[in-house]
Amino acid sequence: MIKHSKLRNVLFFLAVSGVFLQACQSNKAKQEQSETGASDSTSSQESLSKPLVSHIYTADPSAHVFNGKIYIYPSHDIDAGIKEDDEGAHFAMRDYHILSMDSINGKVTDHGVGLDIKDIPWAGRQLWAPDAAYKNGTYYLYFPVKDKKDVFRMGVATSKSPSGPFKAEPTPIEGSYSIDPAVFTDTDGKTYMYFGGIWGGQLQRWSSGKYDANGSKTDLGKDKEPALSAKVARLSNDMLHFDEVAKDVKIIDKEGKPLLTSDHDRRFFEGSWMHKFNGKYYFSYSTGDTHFLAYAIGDSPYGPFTYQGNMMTPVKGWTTHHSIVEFKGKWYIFYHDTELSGKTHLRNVKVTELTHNADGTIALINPYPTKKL
Ligand code: FUB
Repeated sequence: MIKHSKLRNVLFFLAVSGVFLQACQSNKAKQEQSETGASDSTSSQESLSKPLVSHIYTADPSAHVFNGKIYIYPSHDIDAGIKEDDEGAHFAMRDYHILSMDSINGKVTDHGVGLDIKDIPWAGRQLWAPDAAYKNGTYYLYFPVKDKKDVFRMGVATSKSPSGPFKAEPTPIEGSYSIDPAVFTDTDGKTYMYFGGIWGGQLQRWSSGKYDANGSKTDLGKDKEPALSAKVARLSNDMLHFDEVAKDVKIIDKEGKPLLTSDHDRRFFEGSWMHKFNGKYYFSYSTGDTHFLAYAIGDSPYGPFTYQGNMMTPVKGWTTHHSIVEFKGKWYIFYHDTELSGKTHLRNVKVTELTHNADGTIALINPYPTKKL
């Protein structure tokens, strides 16, 4: 009898503390969501795709097909305990992990650290969205990182394997600045780097041709003037340098007028990508503070590109960043959201199919199909 009542007391205590713990945990999760501004409204909505990996946080997936396999070059998000701000200080990444897959729904292999910030002699902080390319037996990893003066520059590292490890060149690419390199090799073998990002990506601080450390934290603040453009530069034969001064990637509307700074729903913010389909050049990008993935079409890798519309509606989390690749006759878009963490700086990469319509436009993707657009 005594034993039984003791047992009952123990069970009662365990049940009460279990309920208490659960309540604490759910309050903590809610508090974290509201602290980070992560949207609650989509949390109950079903996602179109599942995170490709969950043992680490990954973002900004640049996908390429090398040797018949898909290789993904993402950012590796970490929680560095840095307070969130508009310049993205909380994105304090320190290395890259390269992922690969034999098929779209197949197993994903994490090849471990492909490049560490400590092995980049000129790097200061924040290893952001990379991209990769292949030429003549060598793989090239292009990466933006702030130098020791806190200015974003682009670096390049090489390897004999698409999965690394990569060895960084001793200095940044001359003439490079800002963030988000996207490297595209055209059918004639010429390779181009598209890059740039406003706000924390610092593009607005280069408008005079030189870096202005006291420049704006957002854009040029001239709403009625053309928006800042992404940049494009052809790469040298050895893939290690710019072969020309970077030029503007002009985005125009259907009347031929440039998109304006005030046009936050359509203007370029960051996250350039280039793919070629049916002889046309598709420049796609993030609209940043309005959270769309948009695209524009041109007849040359230099543009101008005519704005067409959005190809993906906003994902969970503040940032949206993608790549587009053809694999076994189908087109795919790699992207990220914050499904796993609910925190804007701890993201997870995903993939879904992308469709080119018969007229060359791209079918709009809703990453949460149960959410009405
Ligand atoms: O991952 C850091 C930054 O967030 C990237 O460079 C941007 O494109 C955005 O995704």
